[in-house]
Amino acid sequence: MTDDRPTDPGARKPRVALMGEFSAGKSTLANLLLGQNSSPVQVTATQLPPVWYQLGAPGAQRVGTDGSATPLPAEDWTAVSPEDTRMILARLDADILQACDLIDLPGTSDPNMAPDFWDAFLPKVDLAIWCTPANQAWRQSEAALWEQVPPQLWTKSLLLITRIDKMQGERDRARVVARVRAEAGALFRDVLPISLTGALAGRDNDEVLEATGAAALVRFLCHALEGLEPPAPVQAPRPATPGSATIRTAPPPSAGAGTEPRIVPRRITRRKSPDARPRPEHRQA
Ligand SMILES: Nc1nc2c(ncn2[C@@H]2O[C@H](COP(=O)(O)OP(=O)(O)OP(=O)(O)O)[C@@H](O)[C@H]2O)c(=O)[nH]1
Ligand SMILES: [Mg+2]
Repeated sequence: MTDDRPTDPGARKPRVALMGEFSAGKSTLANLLLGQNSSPVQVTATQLPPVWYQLGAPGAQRVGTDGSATPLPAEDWTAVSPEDTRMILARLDADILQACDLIDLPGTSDPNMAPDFWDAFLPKVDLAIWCTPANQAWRQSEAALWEQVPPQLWTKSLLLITRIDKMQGERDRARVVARVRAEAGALFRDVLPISLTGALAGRDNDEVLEATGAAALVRFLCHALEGLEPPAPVQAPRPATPGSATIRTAPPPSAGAGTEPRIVPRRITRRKSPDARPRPEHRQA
């Protein structure tokens, strides 16, 4: 990926990259944050180029390695060849995209990615959320790659321990979080556990969002995005009250609601825009 998205620097929003090894939960996290099932999720490794999400009328483009852009029908995503595709540029009406762009990346060891991809891409990122699955959290290969990212990312980024629901009991959960904090805590702004599938299943329920770790994730994003200094003015997300997980980037729905953008989560919205693209093939574990 050698170009900047979007091309108009005045419209630039903070860029949040969802990173990690194969099947770590990056696309599940993207769908949770977007409030809609957009990124393909499957048990085995997904053969997809990076998907760059921006706020806009729903639609997608395939951007080739030669820079060409072609419209991409929703059902074609899984057929896109990563070898000659720089990225899928997906525009969606999702609340979080008012505050930042989200980039759902392939696994960090994906052989389809050009050798210089990460060197070219990482300097364009403002904040990363690195997903590491609880049952094999923070492997040497992950540490080796993260140590090579631009150090300014270390103090802004989040290490997210996914699949925490796969740990048997509170003691095992606490143990894995403590170990990862000890090993990697200094290289991240924070380390948080989450059950992504649990949060998706109960995303209309505040207690579930709190129990699964999704509420803590949203609180992290609120504070982290607020602290970023974007290159162009954007409406920074701001918690409604101290400690609240609400991301507020526009007026809340009130009088005349329905036309105003509704702003998210505490509750990570399940709202779909009427013409949002249909779900690509999804297979949940
Ligand atoms: N139980 C459980 N399963 C999860 C969690 N997060 C993701 N999964 C499952 O893990 C599998 C892989 O998830 P994806 O979101 O596709 O992972 P990914 O990192 O995008 O994978 P690639 O794009 O192929 O590198 C899917 O079957 C998800 O349902 C979690 O927190 N708990
Ligand atoms: Mg994925």
